Amino acid sequence: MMTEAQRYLFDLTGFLHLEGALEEKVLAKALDAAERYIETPAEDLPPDFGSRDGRIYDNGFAFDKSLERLVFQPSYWPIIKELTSGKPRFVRGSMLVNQPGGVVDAGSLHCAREAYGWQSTRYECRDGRIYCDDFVVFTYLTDVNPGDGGLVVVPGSHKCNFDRPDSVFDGGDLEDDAPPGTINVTPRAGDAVIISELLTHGTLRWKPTDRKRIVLVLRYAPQYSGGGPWTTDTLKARLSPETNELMALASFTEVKDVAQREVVTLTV
Ligand SMILES: O=C(O)CCC(=O)C(=O)O
Repeated sequence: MMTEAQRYLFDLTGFLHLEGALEEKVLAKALDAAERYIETPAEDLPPDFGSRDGRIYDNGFAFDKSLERLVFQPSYWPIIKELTSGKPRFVRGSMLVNQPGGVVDAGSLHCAREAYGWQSTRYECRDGRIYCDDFVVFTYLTDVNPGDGGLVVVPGSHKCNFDRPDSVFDGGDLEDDAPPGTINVTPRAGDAVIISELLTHGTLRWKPTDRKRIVLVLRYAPQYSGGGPWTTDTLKARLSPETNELMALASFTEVKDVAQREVVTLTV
């Protein structure tokens, strides 16, 4: 379950910044694996891995066990379970990389409601708990300092009832600065940011010329939702049984073994 403070803040703003979500050793191993993925020539990568634009690295979570374990990171595992009413599914995951001087990737504001319609995604509170059927955990492996760029959010927009007019937030086009009324979230390496996909968000241009931004993008939904299948036989064969179980679609009534555990450790 979420703490009182987490529940209050996530409900109020639509996102949660978890400082120090990863222990130092866990972070160091994950960063090392992420750098290995980035540095491996495309022709030497196993099936299911690669990057079409040098920015999104497919299946980043599955490249190494030190990354795969972050799907179940204890600091946010209880939050994943609460948001899905104890019926979690890990839908898919990638790794987002901004190279210094790399692809200019300022990204416009967007959210599930604007892209797919208000019917597409649910956010509700019942019995003192939050339910959210489409959310992302961004696990940061490198620092973002104020002024660097990166993630922008419109706090509270997960509950928005009106279309966003072009006259606000510079029409949604993000370049170098967060428009007034939006927030540029600047996590440190080892922090995690959880957002509802109903939260209007986007990306500022990555400005540092000497540092990358590396973020694991982990997408979750209730076990009867999220579409797919997103896995192939070769990907499934790489993953631990716990991850395959969490990625599986399941009925409304089934209770996954993995969902009953307070701490999940990958067995292989
Ligand atoms: O660049 C970021 O931090 C946000 C990425 C994003 O907008 C998304 O994954 O939908």
